[in-house]
Amino acid sequence: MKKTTNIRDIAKSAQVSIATVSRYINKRGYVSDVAVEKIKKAIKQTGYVPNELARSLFRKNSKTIGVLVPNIANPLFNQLVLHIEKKARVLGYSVFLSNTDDNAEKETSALNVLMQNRVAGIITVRSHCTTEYKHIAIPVVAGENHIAPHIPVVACNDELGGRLAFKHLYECGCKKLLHIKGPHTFEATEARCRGFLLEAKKKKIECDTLELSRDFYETILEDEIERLHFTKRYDGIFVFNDITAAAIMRRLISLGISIPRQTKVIGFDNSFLGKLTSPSLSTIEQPIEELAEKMISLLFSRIGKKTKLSSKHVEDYFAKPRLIVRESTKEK
Ligand code: XLF
Repeated sequence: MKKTTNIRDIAKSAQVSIATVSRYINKRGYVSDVAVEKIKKAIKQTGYVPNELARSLFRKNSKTIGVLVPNIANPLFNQLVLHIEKKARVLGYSVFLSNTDDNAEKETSALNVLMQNRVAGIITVRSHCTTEYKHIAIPVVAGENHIAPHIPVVACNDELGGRLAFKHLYECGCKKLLHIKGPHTFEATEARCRGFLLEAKKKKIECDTLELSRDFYETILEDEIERLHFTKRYDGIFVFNDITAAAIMRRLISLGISIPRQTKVIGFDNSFLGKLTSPSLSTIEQPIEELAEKMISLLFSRIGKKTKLSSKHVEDYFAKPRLIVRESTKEK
């Protein structure tokens, strides 16, 4: 097996000291222009790749941030991660991604791996850990769920989103409404539900709710949705996210219910998926890029500073949702 090149080989080939090579690679301390040229040439000739783990041990943290999301199979989360990664890269950082499956145990073990790899900070979306972040020594930003008083939350204004969803169905003339809500452990979908029901109450419109046990998963149609009894014909359905709304629409169509003529359907997210369904899906947009931007800016404003572990509540950030009207609520 070919021996991998190390900084000793570079120093030898460039005829400079190991300390000079180390200062050059870690961007710490003075290195003369002549030495820089020699080192660059030696790196090129040997194909040397710096050992990022060794460098992060030296720096006490790596040029990596950890990102924990429930499941990148959900387009909202994969779009969010793409934006986060793009923005982190501009700042010279890469992303160490883990899926938690909305499971506190999986999240805890992923968190341990991130800490062992000395990530500089963590973005954790829809966390279900209740104590693990309380004493964490590196900066953390949370998406959607609150996890500790000193950790800021970035989310969409979900309650407002729920209200917008109701108003739209109401303006479309819907009178018998159903809200298919997310699990009660998701703060975001609880808020969506609250907003929706609040507006329905104001207008004295009857509204049923059905709670799903999990976010979207591959077999959700067979395992959960096909067992839902649409006992009465609802003329308007608000589903807690787009991907589940797509599955609900499929179920309604298979029952011979015409969308939007008999039942109007609105989702939440405005992930790319809504443009691909037939009919295309009306939805409430979460400004995904803005959320990613805010998560990154809050995280990097804390990286490199001493993390204060106070019990004081830090301010959360709520982005404004927006109604997107497509075929699923339009009269043809
Ligand atoms: O947690 C909520 C529920 O699903 C999240 O923002 C999402 O809307 C993503 O699809």
